[in-house]
Amino acid sequence: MMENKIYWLSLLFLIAFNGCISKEQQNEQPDSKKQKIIFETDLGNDIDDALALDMLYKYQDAGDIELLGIMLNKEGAHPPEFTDIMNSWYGYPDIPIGIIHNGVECEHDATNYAKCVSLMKDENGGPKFQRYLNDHTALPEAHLLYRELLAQQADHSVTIISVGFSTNLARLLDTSPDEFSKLTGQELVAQKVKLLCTMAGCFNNPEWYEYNVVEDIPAAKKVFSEWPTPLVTSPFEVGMAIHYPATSIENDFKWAAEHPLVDAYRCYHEMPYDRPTWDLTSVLYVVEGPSYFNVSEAGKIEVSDQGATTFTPEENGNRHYLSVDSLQAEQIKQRFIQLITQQPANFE
Ligand SMILES: [Ca+2]
Repeated sequence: MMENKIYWLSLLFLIAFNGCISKEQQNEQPDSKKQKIIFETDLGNDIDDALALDMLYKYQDAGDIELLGIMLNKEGAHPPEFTDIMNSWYGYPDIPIGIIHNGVECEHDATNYAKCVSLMKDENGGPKFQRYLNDHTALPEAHLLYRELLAQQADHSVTIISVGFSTNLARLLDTSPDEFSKLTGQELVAQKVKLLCTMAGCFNNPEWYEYNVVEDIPAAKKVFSEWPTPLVTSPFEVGMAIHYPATSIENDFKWAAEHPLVDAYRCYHEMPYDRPTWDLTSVLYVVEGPSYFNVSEAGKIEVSDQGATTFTPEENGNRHYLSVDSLQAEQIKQRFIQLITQQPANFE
């Protein structure tokens, strides 16, 4: 009886004590509780990459994730410069950035908002946004930086969120042993990566060739067929069902006199416009779990020579794709707005 009493008193004490823990203390979760994430992006093409990156900083603020690196598969000086601006503005200037050489030619696919924001000036003619890095051309190539970052992590602990072309991931699989690991790229991924979550493909229209796949079909073929871990993809039709509203961009950021994401959104298209949330859906799935989505049964995903994607159920398959109904789409949209309009922890 006495033991029971001591037990309940201890429990009450624990509950009361936990109630006194500050938000900052709660955020200091042990590293093992944080999801280790690498973000693979064509930042500078569509604005959804920048919105998705904002979400990752917010999850890092909350102590939910550790963003190990940002890998760029859009080539050029401005994507890394804009990434550095974002890292600096959100208070994470040390997050490593990987770049690409001889990548996909996509400079004319869309307004390059990364370039637009990088070139913005303040009233004195200096750069509008603070940078941390001096020389973006000296950054490591992404497929090699993956090896360095993955080799430092516990086995089966890293999730890669890939929301652009598959070029860097295909190159990573083909890497040879080096000073970071004696494993091949394929072996290193199998040992260190838990999940690859992509924004790629289309499963409700076999005639639709989705952009991330089409821009580098050989790389997408390789990744969907050879990637050694489970792979979940958020296809074209999911992001198309959920639009980020222009009204939020116009009304919900009055707390910030200057905001690189808001400037980027305004650069990308003439306002006001709502934009599909393709890349954001992959981030949400990885960090907040599958409850927002319908997840397909297990199977395999094949990429055709033209860039179509087909899913075939297989009992022992480890590929899945996401879908949403209209109610789920509305819930996801509200979650995006809630998260993206939050002030970052670094904001003063
Ligand atoms: Ca993208």
